[in-house]
Amino acid sequence: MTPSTFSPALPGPSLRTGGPRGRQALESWVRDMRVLAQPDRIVWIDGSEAERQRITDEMVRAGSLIPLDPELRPGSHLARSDPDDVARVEDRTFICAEREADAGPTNNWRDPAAMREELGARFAGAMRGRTMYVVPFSMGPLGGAISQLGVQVTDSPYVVLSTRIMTRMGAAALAAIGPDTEWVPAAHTVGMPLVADDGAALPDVPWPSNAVKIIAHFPETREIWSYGSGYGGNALLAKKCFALRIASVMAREEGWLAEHMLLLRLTSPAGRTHHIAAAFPSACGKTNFAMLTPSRPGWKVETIGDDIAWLRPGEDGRLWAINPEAGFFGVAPGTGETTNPTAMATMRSNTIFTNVALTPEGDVWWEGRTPEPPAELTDWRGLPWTPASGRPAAHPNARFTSPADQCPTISSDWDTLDGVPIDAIVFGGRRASNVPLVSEAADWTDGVFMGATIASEQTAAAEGPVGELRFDPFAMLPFCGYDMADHWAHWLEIGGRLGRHAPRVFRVNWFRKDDEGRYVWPGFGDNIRVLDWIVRRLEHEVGAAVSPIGLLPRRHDLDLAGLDLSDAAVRTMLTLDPRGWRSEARRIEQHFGRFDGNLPAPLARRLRKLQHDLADYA
Ligand code: GTP
Ligand code: SPV
Ligand code: MN
Repeated sequence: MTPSTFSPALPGPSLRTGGPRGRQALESWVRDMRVLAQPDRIVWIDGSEAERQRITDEMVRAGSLIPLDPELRPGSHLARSDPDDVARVEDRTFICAEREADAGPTNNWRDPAAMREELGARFAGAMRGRTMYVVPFSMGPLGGAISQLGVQVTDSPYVVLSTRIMTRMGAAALAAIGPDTEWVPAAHTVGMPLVADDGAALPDVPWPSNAVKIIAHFPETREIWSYGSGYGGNALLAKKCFALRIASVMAREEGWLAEHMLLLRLTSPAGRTHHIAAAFPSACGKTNFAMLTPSRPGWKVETIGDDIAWLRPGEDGRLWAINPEAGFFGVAPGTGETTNPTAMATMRSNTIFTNVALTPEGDVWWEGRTPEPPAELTDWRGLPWTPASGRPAAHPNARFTSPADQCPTISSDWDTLDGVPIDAIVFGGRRASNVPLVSEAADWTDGVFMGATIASEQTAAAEGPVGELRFDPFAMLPFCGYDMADHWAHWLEIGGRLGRHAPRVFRVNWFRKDDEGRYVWPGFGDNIRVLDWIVRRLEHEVGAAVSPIGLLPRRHDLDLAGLDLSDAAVRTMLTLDPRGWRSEARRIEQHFGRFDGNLPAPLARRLRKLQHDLADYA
């Protein structure tokens, strides 16, 4: 049997798209999954507290969750993953569109029929001896205008408990599936059955997974199939697989956007309120930005989302955004009382920590949590650790999973049905050189150009070479479910529809380094100084210098009071280095060259203008 439960898309120019609809389709899919994966039992998840308690107790007994000290970390647990299952696996993530061209040059494409066959073989018997949980969930508040329903089947109780935090999971989501309601099917197995083909029992481990991993998406039929991993975006299928890869395809067809963006509401000392959406690549500071504690008086930041935004043009012509998630799956290392006290408060309780270190008192620790490490710890792999060990105590991609409503700065309307109207869009990345602290796009096309040309030094959020510079357009390189160049065209089209209501667009870089490799900009709470300039730009209260790469603040435009910054450092952050940018423009030309024939003409023109303007810029 192959996992082709739904009518396959028709080949040819008018592909049939859309997922399954209704309860009957759900029940027959669950039956098919049972026949295929052969679990011992099926549990329909209702989302109740009793259910959470029961699954938690089972996991603690199995050694898969370690309870933390009830005083220090109430209701919280530590999970240690398999050391080979610690981050997203981009080279094992596939877009199985009917036509290869629809996946575009930046995605791994697989023929859908061939992938169905492979998945059918892998999933066959994969859940033997385990429980298959059926997990209904809503992305976005139930009943919201662009909320979407999904159902994940999984043999991982860790995924169930995490999805309970990250989404609106359970009976209400199931009840929302009416006779004709579309829902996204997401099939997941860790790929480690407890019964061999010959019937012999196989041993279980605290973190089951498989050396072979496959994260597959079928955009036309809105299906997700994930095999072999229990970690993060590989396994919490509601998150990247659904809310970004599949949702981006839906959004393109239906005229909205699914983006890798945080959302925040900012109130200025004058009492004016603005909403900001910001795209940064993985582990580049979205959570910290969304929870920013302003270092300047009078400012207030309220958190709406830290990772994913769904945005749509509203009836008033403006761009409205929701956070489709209900929790944070945040990077632990680098998060501490000085850098992000709001995140620290959010994870005070009811949190699942994964791959952090354990203190002798039963609390958690990671690099950056306190200035000095404790004298002894148990590291993320369960081994004794001291500061002399010479290796990180926490995995660099260790994460906390906490409910959004535990965040002390959560906005009172973070879960309103319609979302919030966006005033400014910010693009960022990790750039040791070239990209200035902040610049503003001249217009929407220039803003799309900024988004399309984000480059960033790679982080531990994905398997791969950490520190290597790569283009990560719109911070969506690993998350766009269709051709990236079509994504840019879609952005240009949305801008056309928004017209004069379009948000203004900015680019920031907190990660500029000096010759000794130290960060030039203090970052974190001081990023409010950049938001201050952005808000004054929105309010037409401050000027800017025109440059080939956008509008730049002049030194006196920025509030730098009280910062210990040398003149050279300020100049580095605020001025354009023509030589650096001429080579940047060459890299952009190569980057655009990958999309041959499909690059939107306005972006090609924008690049030529950049090259022309830089040619005689001294
Ligand atoms: P994903 O969840 O992977 O999509 O990442 P994210 O963008 O939400 O990343 P997060 O905010 O968790 O930041 C990850 C790392 O960036 C942490 O180690 C932070 O310490 C660091 N970071 C965040 N903001 C700043 C900043 O302003 N300056 C510097 N130097 N580092 C920062
Ligand atoms: C990211 O890598 O951008 C994340 C973490 O937000 S994961 O959910 O694992 O993709
Ligand atoms: Mn992310």
